[in-house]
Amino acid sequence: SKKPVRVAVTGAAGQIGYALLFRIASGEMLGKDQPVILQLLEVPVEGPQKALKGVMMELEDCAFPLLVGMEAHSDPMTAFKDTDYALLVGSMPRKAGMERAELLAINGQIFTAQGKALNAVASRNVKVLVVGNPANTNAYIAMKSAPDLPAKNFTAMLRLDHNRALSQIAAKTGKPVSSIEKLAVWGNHSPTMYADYRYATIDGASVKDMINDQVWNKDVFLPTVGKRGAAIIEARGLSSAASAANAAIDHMRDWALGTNGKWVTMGIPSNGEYGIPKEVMFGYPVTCEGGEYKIVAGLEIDAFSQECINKTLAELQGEQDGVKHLL
Ligand code: NAX
Repeated sequence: SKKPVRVAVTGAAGQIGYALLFRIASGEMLGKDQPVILQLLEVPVEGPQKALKGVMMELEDCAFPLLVGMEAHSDPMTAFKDTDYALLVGSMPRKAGMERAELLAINGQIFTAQGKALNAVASRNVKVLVVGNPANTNAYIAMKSAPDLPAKNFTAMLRLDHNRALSQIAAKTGKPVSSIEKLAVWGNHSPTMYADYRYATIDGASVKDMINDQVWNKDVFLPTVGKRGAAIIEARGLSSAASAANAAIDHMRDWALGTNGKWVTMGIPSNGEYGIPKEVMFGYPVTCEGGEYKIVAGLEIDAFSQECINKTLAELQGEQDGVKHLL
């Protein structure tokens, strides 16, 4: 049987953590033959630490055959020791009335500390996924704080946007989600993301031709996907959790086990592809194989797409400029 791998999860007592940990432990992320050790991090505060113990009791009570170890931590330097996978879920999302500088300063602190800890103690091949918002910028901070690890090992979650776009296209075309191929989402995990179905196909036929409605694309589809998070909060009174956890599972599974040529979206540090400046943590269409992602190359960017990409890039560069002084 396989050697166990270490999976660190931060914000482990939160909503997303509760929807995520049981699926990792059951083998949905890394395969039904891959034993895992969970290294769970929460803030060093009594309430969350106590809640984390409760979640761990429930994990024990599932008697998952693949869960061969479990630890609770309050310090990233111990939580990330030798970790092969790190899902950084805990963060400080923007609250009503919070100044932008305040938000960036708090997350700057969290993600510089976590990046440094990964740099110091994680496996040299650690695969890092940042879920906590602002996800792209937090991933950028962590990457910049971990100079001894390959930059390509730091990623941000755009997969929820990708999955939301898939389901909107399925509803519009009346075709099953599973039949849609070659969707791309570009940019920041924010309402400015650009979900791009120009290359998408269903059973080989062009989705763009099937829909054939640029007004729907611009005025319905993009705003619906972009504002979906807000719509969930409005309906549920809480932010997306199970769907976010599901997207995190999809992202890590595909990165680790491959996509068989299928396109998926990951936020990854640019190497200049598609004119995005180097190191910007940008959503790109990728395929994965052998534990590595590769950007889908050679896509033509038309005027409307370029305008959308410029907008989401400008937002991201604004965020990243706002944290430069911390790095
Ligand atoms: P919760 O508030 O339920 O849980 C967050 C947990 O993180 C809390 O238990 C808190 O104690 C812990 N935490 C905070 N700072 C920490 C630190 N420095 N180290 C370890 N733990 C820490 O939030 P939840 O609903 O689980 O959402 C978590 C994050 O995901 C938020 O930032 C949220 O904005 C973000 N999201 C990102 C999405 C994406 O697509 N990238 C979508 C869903 C979600 O909104």
